Amino acid sequence: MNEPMQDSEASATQGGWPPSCATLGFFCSIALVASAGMVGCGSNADESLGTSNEALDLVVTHDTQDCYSASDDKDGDGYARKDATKIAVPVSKSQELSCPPGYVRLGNDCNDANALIHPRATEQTSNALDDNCNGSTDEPAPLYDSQGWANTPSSFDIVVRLNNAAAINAQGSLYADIEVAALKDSNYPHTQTLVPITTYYPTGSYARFTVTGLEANTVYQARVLKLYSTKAGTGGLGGLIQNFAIIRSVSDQKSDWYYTTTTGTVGTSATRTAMLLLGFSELGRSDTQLVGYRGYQPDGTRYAADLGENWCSEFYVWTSQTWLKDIAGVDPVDKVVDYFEGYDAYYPSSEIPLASRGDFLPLDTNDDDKKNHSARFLAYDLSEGPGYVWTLEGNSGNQVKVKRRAHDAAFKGLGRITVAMIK
Ligand SMILES: [Ca+2]
Ligand SMILES: [Ca+2]
Ligand SMILES: [Ca+2]
Ligand SMILES: [Ca+2]
Repeated sequence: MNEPMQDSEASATQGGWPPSCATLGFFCSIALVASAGMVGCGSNADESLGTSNEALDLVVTHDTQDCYSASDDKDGDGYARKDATKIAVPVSKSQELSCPPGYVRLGNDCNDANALIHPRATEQTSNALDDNCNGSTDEPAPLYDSQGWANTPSSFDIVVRLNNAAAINAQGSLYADIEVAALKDSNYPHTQTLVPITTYYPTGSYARFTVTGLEANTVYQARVLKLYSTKAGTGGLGGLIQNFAIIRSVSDQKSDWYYTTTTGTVGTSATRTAMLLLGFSELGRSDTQLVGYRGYQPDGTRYAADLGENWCSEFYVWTSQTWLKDIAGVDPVDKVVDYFEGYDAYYPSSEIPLASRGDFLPLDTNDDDKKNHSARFLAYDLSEGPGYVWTLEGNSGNQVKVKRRAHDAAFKGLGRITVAMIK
């Protein structure tokens, strides 16, 4: 029958699995509102607002796509200028991931006279330019690895490429202020101040810091807020005194958020951790234009989808198949639902508040009562009502995205990973 209670990460602190409606309390009374803010696996997404906390998306139908006119992309990098207006364009099935000729898919190009500058460009070092249009100039850039960086039940490392000359010159004398938040409590980030550098990698100028004091089996976002050095002559803003060393600020440009997870020790925890770390490293590839829209591996081809094919369930399956039995090749969304039903591990969406990292979430994002999108559960966020679901999604606007969605009628169920599925 159902997964043993001791295997449920959520049940370790919140009671047995499956939970009853009574134990869910007010979660069960969440109003199921119309999903006007949601979009489909292959339809328009919210590239304009980064990887999380996005505002409402536009509703699209199967036969139109929100695109920008190519005349709003003067430098031809595939991203329209920042203030360009979207146009609903009729599209064929094979065009719906990328917009037809004469149009471009994404916007927010902060310099439409330079094709090397756009939202998914790589931040270049010490050129005094915001190459990736994230509002920070020469900021440190988080690096992903498919196995994370020394993730433990209470800590993980964050590795950043240094893009500021003073920070690079500081090398092993660096310290960082690091902001960290559990996704389940994302409105309450805290800062770990003056974290000493763990390792400096001269080749490529990477710095590694360790974030500590965390909770097991939990998904986090973290970013470098500020870098300091004890080394003389590294410039910067001048400073405060600590332990008799002079700590100088050498860079105050924020990095983008880095997503990762702490590990666990029981049941399916190792599998859940491995799947998430692989998925987050694909997020890093997507954010730097290696996969998806205009990627070197375009659309979902990396995940075994055809060109032009929606690739949300392919992404879930690809990031699962190393660890889960018989899931390879399962497509589309309904078949993934069948997969979980076959293990007696499929539940109504009212159970989502007690889901665990890595579980499967089918969605109906265009309000036609059919499941058209697949997402991976990361966390249930109660930092503001009525409750949000953090997800990792393939083919969100033809990219990999971390999203924070209102827990509403778009969610159609919950596929729960069980011990019986694990290879
Ligand atoms: Ca452009
Ligand atoms: Ca540009
Ligand atoms: Ca930047
Ligand atoms: Ca730069």
